[in-house]
Amino acid sequence: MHRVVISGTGLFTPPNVVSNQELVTAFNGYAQRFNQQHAAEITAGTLAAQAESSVEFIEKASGIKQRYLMNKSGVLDIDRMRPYLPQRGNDELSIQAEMAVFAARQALESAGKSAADIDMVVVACSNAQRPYPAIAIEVQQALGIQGFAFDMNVACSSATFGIQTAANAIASGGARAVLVVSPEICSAHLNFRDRDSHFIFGDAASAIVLERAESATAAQRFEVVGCHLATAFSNAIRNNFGFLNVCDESGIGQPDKLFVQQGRKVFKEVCPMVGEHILTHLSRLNITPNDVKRFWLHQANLAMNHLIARRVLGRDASEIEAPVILDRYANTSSAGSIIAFHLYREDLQSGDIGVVSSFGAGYSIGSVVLRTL
Ligand code: CO8
Repeated sequence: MHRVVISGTGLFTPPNVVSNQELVTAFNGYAQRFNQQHAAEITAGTLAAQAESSVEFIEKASGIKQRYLMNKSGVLDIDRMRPYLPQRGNDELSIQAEMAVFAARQALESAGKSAADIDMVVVACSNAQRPYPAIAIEVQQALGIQGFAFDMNVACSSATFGIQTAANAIASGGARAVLVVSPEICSAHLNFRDRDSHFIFGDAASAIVLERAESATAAQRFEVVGCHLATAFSNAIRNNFGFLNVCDESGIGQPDKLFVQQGRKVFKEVCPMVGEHILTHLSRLNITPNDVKRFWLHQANLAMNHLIARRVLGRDASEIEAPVILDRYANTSSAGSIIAFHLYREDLQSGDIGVVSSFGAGYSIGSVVLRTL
């Protein structure tokens, strides 16, 4: 069995910043117009008025201040309220592959690797823009990588599940090095007309290079000490979009074909599960929580991360122990914990332990314990 390290990371950040104020202005414009247009039914009590959104609520409830989106104008246009991402021709690089390739090139560079060193590409994310051919195979071709590639989806936990898949392939000799890429266009499956959730997601792509310890030459490498994955079925986060939609015309375009969640239920159920999950994982590896220098947690909600860190450490985590990127990026689904890792890893010293942890729809939970080499 080969020892496995993460030797490089990369990040693609979309060009458009959207502040809470901009989103709230668009949402409230839509809500006011809806209420005017339906004034008679609202007065008669047959239709509920749309309540307005607020910047104060968003920041207080989530910790999110802004997000990056692939397209801004379509989202902020109250006649549209979804990104405008024109379909590309079959011979053009698809938009998700483009994001993935950008992040992957950065990860390869930081690992000091070239396409010839990689045997396997995994595109691990919440939504692929088509069922086939796999986005991963398109990325593989765009980068000139031999070997094989496939897409996988475990919602917000896609990247950690992808890391375990990659680590197993490397450890067992199935691949020398693997690229795990998470291109997330969350804005395309977010309902910007839903007051409860219109603010929670952003777009981004993350990438990681994993390889055999003996081949790694990057100045900073992280040994994969262990992966621990868990799933438990829940309808509290759900999206009914899928290939069977065309078989029942009555459901096409309905809100359940976008992201739907019971946020408070998710919060209450998932936080204790994740705390337990990380504690169990550390204990199996004979690592005490206070020996962990850094927690790169999934970036969905600031209060959630505070609570999870408190459960694991028995005290509040400092900002450097559990870095936050959701204030700038919002929830980028599977990319979130990897973006935190990418941006907050350089100061770690040889021997320092860190934990990447994801959690989300499924429910799905992943933790990856890393030791800095
Ligand atoms: N503005 C003002 N007030 C609001 C707003 C708003 N926008 N929205 C709700 N309110 C009001 C409510 O009406 C309610 O009022 P009242 O008390 O009078 O009834 C009050 O605020 C409180 O509402 P909530 O209970 O809904 O608010 P919470 O404090 O629970 O906060 C959150 C809502 C922020 C959504 C919070 O519950 C949360 O973050 N929960 C965890 C969610 C989470 O982590 N989900 C993970 C999903 S990610 C994932 O798995 C990936 C899925 C695949 C990717 C999909 C990409 C699109």
